[in-house]
Amino acid sequence: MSLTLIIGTKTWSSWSLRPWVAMKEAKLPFKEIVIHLRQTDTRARILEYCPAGKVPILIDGRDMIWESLAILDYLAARFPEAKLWPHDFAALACARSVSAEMHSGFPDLRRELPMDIGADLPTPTLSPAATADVERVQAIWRDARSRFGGAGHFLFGRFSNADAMYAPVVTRFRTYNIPVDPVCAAYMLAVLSLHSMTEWYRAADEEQIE
Ligand SMILES: N[C@@H](CCC(=O)N[C@@H](CS)C(=O)NCC(=O)O)C(=O)O
Repeated sequence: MSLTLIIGTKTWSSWSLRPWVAMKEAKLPFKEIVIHLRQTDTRARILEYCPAGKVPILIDGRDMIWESLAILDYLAARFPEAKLWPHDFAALACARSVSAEMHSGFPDLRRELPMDIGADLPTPTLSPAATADVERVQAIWRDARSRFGGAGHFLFGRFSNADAMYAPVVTRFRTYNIPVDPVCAAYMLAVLSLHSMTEWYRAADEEQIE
């Protein structure tokens, strides 16, 4: 097995965090290549690997996978023992749906609460659209936790791809001190307590940001 994950600057690259945290939690060994974002050569450097021009990119031997959700799906199929999607069909239906909703949605939340992982910033006044996004995310977390969380600490009990998809949102809520209900606060704590998240935060802290 030869896996390489190409990612962006850890402080900012929310999309990169998703497969990275899943691979760490699945204990898959991989080589990491960081391409610094917001540089004059960023796009050219990404294009050296993938014509889509975005990170993350996973290289598995001769195969290349791009788009964060496609990478997570691929990892679940390639390494079934990692159990990156829930096994139960009701849970799987919900996990895939909320992951796809995250992948394609929440543009206002993304724009108004950009990932800035180590920062501790005042809560901004959000637009009605971003406020609705924040409420929808919390409704998703509450629903998954109550229906599928069981004795585990994550959306579907044990860590899954759905948690990987929402991990950057957890960091955004923390950075901007977004008020959340107790169920969501407990879920955020579980995500932020993952070894992989601690490792990502530490590495982000050591980045030279220009
Ligand atoms: N839909 C893509 C979005 C990827 C994306 O937008 N990545 C950003 C970094 S977080 C990027 O590569 N930007 C290119 C650039 O800054 O030139 C995914 O799910 O992977």
